[in-house]
Amino acid sequence: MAQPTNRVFSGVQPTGNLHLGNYLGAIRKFVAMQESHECIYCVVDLHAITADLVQDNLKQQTREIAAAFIASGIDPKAHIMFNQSQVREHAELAWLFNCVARMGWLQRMTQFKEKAGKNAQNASVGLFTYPNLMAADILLYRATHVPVGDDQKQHLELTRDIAAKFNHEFAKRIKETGHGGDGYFPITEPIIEGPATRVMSLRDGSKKMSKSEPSDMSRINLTDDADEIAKKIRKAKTDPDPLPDNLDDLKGRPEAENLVGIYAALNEVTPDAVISEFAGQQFGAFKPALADLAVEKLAPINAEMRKLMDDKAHIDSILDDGAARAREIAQQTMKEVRSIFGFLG
Ligand code: AQP
Repeated sequence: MAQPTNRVFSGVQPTGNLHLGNYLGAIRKFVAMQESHECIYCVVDLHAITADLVQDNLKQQTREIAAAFIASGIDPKAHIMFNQSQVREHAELAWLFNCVARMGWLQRMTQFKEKAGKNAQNASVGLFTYPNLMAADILLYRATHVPVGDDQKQHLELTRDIAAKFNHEFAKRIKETGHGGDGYFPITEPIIEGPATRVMSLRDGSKKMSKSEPSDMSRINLTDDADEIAKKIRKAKTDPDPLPDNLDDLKGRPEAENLVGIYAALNEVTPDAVISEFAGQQFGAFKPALADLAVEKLAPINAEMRKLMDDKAHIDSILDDGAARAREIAQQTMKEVRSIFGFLG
């Protein structure tokens, strides 16, 4: 199969509490890339069991991400949208990549260190090899571009290392089997840009906004209603100073910088423009403006998600249809990968 030149793959874990960071850092970019690329978007449910093995409501959480994708503007007919566990080839390629990736590469992954914390000996092997499964997700479709938040940068580098090592180790076989000239897997480009590549917690400007943070006040969930959004922004941690008249003076004020970044991203303007508009104003004036903007942008998504979530059968049929189309590509890739490895059969 010819190597695609403009194929996008990305995913979101169905671990509950889908938040503004996921939306601005990832989902909104997924929507924009549909114009110019062939896109494959995945609810990565196999990843969801790496940190907490037993998920209370995996089916519902999976539907919630799918609903958020559609409500945000992903077109599941023109592109492919599915949940990972329905396409078994993700797990198969991840195993092969367990044999391609080196221990030292994975031992450097900062996200494992953060998520495993002090008790790394008790973390699942799946949490440790998570980046290999992520590489498999992307390379199964030989995706050329991956829109992600800043926290996934290191995992994307590992994906590139795996592709390069595979291409190098099997260079002769790839040519012999007629599956590529300069390599079989692309060296995928991460798309990490814009003002909201790392949205920070509303309670602590040094921590990223996260699904797994116990305090719900730290994040704006896509399922929050207008009152909840306004309350969380009103109570967001800030400092006592007014907003400065230039971006340099925001340095060292992480909470203020974060709120300005969120405003800029939601309004699709630069942080500079936000500073010009609100220079000299106190948070007492800025926060209500931010709350109004957040409600204006998020309320339609929230309403559409609720409508979609009321019809589970419809969401399930969209995911099944996407999985069938994803499987066709995945099966072809695995046929070629098996022949490159030289497996019998
Ligand atoms: N705070 C964030 N700002 C910008 N982008 C973010 N992403 C996550 N948090 C932020 C991006 O959202 C996409 C999906 O993320 P994920 O489901 O793979 O989860 P994650 O990266 O581990 O982060 P979460 O959602 O906060 O979950 P936990 O609490 O488990 O760490 C990715 O593109 C990610 O970069």
